[in-house]
Amino acid sequence: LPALQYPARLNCVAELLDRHVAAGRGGRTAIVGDAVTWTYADLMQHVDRIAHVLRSDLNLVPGNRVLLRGANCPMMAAAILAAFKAGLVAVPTMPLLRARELGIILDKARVNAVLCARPLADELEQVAGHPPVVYFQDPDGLEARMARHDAPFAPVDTAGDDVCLIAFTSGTTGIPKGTMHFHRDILAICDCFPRHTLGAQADDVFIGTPPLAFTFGLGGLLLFPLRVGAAGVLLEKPAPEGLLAAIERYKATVCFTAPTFYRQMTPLVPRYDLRSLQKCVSAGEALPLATRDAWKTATGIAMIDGIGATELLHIFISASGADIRPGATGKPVPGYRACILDDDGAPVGPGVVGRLAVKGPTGCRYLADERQRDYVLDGWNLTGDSYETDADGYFYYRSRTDDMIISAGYNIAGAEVEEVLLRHPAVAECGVVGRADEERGQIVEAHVVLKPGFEPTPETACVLQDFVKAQIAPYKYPRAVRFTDKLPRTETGKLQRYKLRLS
Ligand code: 3UK
Repeated sequence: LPALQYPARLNCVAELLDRHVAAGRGGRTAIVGDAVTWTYADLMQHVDRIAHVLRSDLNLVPGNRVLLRGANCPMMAAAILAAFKAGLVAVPTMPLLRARELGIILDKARVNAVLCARPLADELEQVAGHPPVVYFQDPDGLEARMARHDAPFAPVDTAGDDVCLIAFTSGTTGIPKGTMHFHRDILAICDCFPRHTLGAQADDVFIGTPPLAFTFGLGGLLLFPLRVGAAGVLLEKPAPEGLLAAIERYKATVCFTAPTFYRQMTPLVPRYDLRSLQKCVSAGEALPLATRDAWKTATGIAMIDGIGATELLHIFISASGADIRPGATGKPVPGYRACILDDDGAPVGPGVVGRLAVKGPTGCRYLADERQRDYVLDGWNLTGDSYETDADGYFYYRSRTDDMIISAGYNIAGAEVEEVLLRHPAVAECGVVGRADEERGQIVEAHVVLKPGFEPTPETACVLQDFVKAQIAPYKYPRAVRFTDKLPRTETGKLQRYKLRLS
């Protein structure tokens, strides 16, 4: 395992940004946005000016919390780094959050000030008694204040284990949970997955869809490129066509997005020149074989599946370039250990489904949440996923532990049924859940979005049911099939199963 040793005093921005400028790499491209491209020197200048505004105009002191709101764009990236550099705690938020969720976050994280993109002002202003706000993308706002500060800003002398980030879980259910991360955690994720699994280098161009407020995006589109002196492309409105066009335009080499996005892009691939693309990372939910195969056929690229969690900051089990076992997520990322536990917390061997436990340089620290003691046991993080291993040490995702469907005494993982349905030519998207049933406890229910040209008829439902029965144990087939135009998903591309169960 790599030795991840960081100095006791550490400000992550000194390592991610200032170090490159000091070493003469200030002229290299750091961030590409829809409207502007910034070099490392440009980025540092913006970060320093925002840091001055936070410290001198807003009178914030180290340890204060600053909530950040914006679409993926260079200013949002600079604002996050400025908070880190000024010794503050960044609380990035998803662009689509509504006033109620923002209110909870402002309160739970005891936010002292807000930097918000002008187009996202509405929901924030509906929160009664919100802290002081400075708007960006606003001529009289942050940019005008920044223009009055042109001195460099020295990184605040923070400890490696001072909190610099409160990341809220994307919330497929319930109210958002905040997780706290240290300066050294920021460097640790950069020194694990991208270094050992991706082999990221200075000439890479990172691109993708996850919001910077989602740690998948924060790492993949900002921190990972900066760590190795590479460039990150930030797209404000990520749509399948827009992402493909941007890969072609910016000659992107590494793409980060969720399985549903890869499925939407696959039929459009022939229209674009994607020769620059080398690595495609999929995370957020299970990667079905059909999605992997179709992408491989369309682009020639074998996708890298990785499971990460907000609690652990980034990816901890993944496939890697030459080492991809179909059906498996992969092996622990160098730096992390993983094992499978039974309900009593005892390790189980290969072939037995149990609870995934993970240990590594990052780990869960909930902000004021009693669920901390359920998530971390003796330093092992219990992610809430059911997994099993094979004799060669590969890890296979089964389901979220609390999403396992129990029908007539059988345990059925919805993801396995989804995986089969997605192999049928009529199926564009699907979600499989358990529905309460008097006789069987639960029945398997499939919600299916059809591809163009297929009819949502009882005959189609039968065809799909027979298709599943022919491929996996027949008791797993969906006794109910419901057709829909769209599945409920989070901003990060995750299926919201609880909404399917309520529908
Ligand atoms: C599920 C996966 C199967 C799994 C995330 C990469 O998704 C991220 O964080 P969240 O806190 O959700 C965590 C949960 O999502 N999941 C994620 N990836 C996979 N399930 N296969 C996968 N490849 O249930 C996990 O517990 O939103 C992903 C990097 C950073 C992240 N925060």
